[in-house]
Amino acid sequence: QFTPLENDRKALGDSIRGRLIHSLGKDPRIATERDWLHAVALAVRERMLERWIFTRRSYQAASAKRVYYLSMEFLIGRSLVNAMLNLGIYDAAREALAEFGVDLAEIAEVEPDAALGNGGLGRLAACILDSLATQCLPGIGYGIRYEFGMFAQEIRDGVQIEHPDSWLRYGNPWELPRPEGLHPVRFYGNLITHYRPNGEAQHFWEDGETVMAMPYDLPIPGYGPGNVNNLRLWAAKATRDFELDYFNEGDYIGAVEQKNVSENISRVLYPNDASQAGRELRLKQEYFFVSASLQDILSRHREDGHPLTSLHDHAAIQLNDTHPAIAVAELMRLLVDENDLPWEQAWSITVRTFAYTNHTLMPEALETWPVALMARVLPRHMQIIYDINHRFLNDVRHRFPGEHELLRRVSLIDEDHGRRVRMAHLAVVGSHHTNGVAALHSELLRNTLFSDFSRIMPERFINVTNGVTPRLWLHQANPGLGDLICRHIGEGWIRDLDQLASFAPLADDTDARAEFRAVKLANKRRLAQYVADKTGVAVDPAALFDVQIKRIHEYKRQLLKLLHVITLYNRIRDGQADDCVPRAVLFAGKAAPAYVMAKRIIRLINDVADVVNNDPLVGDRLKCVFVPNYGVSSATLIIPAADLSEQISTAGTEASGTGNMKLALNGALTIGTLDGANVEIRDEVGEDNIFIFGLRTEEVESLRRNGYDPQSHYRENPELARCLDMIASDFFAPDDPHRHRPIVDSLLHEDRYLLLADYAAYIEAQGEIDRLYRSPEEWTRKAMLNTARMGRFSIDRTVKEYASRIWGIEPRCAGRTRGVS
Ligand code: B1N
Repeated sequence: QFTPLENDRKALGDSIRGRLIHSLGKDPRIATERDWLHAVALAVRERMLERWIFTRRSYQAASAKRVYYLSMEFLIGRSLVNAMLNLGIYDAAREALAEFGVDLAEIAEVEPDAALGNGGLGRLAACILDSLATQCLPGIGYGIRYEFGMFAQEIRDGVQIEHPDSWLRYGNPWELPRPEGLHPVRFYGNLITHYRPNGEAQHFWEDGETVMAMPYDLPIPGYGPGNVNNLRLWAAKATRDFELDYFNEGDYIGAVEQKNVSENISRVLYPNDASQAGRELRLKQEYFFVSASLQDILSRHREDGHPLTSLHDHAAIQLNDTHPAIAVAELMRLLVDENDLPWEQAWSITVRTFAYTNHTLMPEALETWPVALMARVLPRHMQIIYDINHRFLNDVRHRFPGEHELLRRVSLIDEDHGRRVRMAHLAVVGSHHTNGVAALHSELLRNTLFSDFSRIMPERFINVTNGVTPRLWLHQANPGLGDLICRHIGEGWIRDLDQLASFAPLADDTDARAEFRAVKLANKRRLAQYVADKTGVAVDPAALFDVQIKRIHEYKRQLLKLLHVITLYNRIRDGQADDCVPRAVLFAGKAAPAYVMAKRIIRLINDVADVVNNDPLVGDRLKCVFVPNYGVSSATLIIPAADLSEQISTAGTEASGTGNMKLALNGALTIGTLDGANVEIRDEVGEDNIFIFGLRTEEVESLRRNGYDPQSHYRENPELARCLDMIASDFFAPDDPHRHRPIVDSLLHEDRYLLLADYAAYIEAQGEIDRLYRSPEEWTRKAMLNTARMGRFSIDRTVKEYASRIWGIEPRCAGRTRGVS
């Protein structure tokens, strides 16, 4: 037993000073903001680690089944304020620091974001970890400790410039390196087959290259009396006997040079959102963290004294998209080759252990690996995949005799595009459940991408709609609104977001509406200051803040929003905009560095912004800003200040979206298509409190089937034609008249995402928004109803559904430690 640390101001002050002097060796008289940040982080960490130990004891004592969440991405952001609020020591720590003359808010700004993810998929993983810990659920995240996370975006002369994100440069006070917990991971090499006397084949994978996976643990604190769970990230380390040959030849320097090469595996996050990289190093990253994680899971299982045959009773493994899907083959290899289990038994364990979440239908994001590449990098896995496929197809052949086309379609191997392994098929076949991330998306999965599989095994397909953590996205990001809600309905909503429903009646209370408006205005002032600092553009806090914040992708249709901006601009200049309200249109988001069209879109946004913002005829009636370097931290500033949330993807393309939930939770009204979770958001907030426009999924499909002609819209809508003509001319790029031609060409000749087809409906819906915004009381009432009706989109509801329907895990709360409320 040990005595937990105290959490009052005095004890925290002593810890902070102690860490500064005794752990960091810094003189308080000359300590920098970063020194203080690290000292406070260590003082907070000490308290988290106590709870962490109690948490592990309680899981151990209950022999609790655990979920292992395998994800290539965890977009955590900053940890300091989150940890303090979740441990209930924020105020005491702030006061303790004040006594040293240090401002907590200022040092918190010095912490770099842990940007180990691209967008929604990575942030979802982080929200899930927060929820598991808050709800005392036994769950462990497994991922990669990228040395460089998501690149930092600079906008220079309107162009995106990428800078490496060396977030570990000054060390990471939250992580605990565990050099004693290494696992070896093999690549390349040869297959050896031995035959037993009974004729049974035994396979050995030999030679090749071995890289060590070294674990780093990050404690994940739950809110309030929650648990502290673990996120284990793997870093690549050269083996100790790296390149023995070089050593033996006396080439010491050559050997040490080689060491760096194997450590490249965990060097950098691939900055692709919703598209696959297809590079050998990416495949190696996927296998690297999967193999290390499975070895870790199996050794914990053994240490707990359980036989391998009961793995699925003690472990649920969730595959966050197909990025870790090679785990299906790796677990088979570990069970069959390394532990001598018969194939059938190993397969039954495997399928009962894994579940798979699909996050996209976009064809360019579906992972397939060339058979030749897989066979070279992971020869044994390629063979196992063939064996799985063989048995699966035999099964299908028996159940659906004569359906040869069906076999070709469901095969794990795509024979039509130069023989490729279909990772989504491997994931579906190797898991007991496959889920989509919003009702519409799951329905589309069943009817399109996985229609054959859902005929073969319908019971495997379910929906689990995404959610967001109210701790970060309301309580922390929007303390003004959080406090307002607490004053009226208490603080139960922080752990139980359904309680927000009792905030709804306040929407009819004039005083409460005024309070809500005042909070929004303060948030808008805070954002306006930030925008001025980062871009030099002054936006009026009284304007309607219209935001589209997400990765730049053609399917998300930032260009449709921009066509609206140009339309407004033309109307203002024509004197036809007397009924239009002042707007500040804010874009933010990163483009994948190799995604040429996405970078063109950023350039055009900035060129349009330049013209609009500097036209004296326009003044404050319209501003257009591209806020650089969108990430978790800037999201926490932008979202609480938004009036209007743009969720305008082509129907059927956005799997769910989660920014849509965060914005509505913070009282932004949504303008959106019936896509992803927008459909469910409309069901919750009610049609009167959301602006839905545009083609529905079926209409998109039939339009495409019947031959879509984008130019018909150009011919029939003069306002649209004018916008496109301006972009195609030198209007927004006088120095470089052909700069934006490719954008217009792609819209007029293909328009894959039907922007032109939805333009008129979109402009019409924006007109309604203008009218409503001119009635502040009506607008505020709807905004408050949005906040009040977002209970369903808490990640806690999402995680409860996973826990009961897929994982079969239950809460195990750690005993209380001192001072934690
Ligand atoms: O996952 C989010 C959803 O809310 C979004 O709608 C969806 O677009 C997003 C390859 C992806 N799908 N696929 C990816 C990320 C990285 C990568 O390398 C694909 N991200 C999503 C959460 O469900």
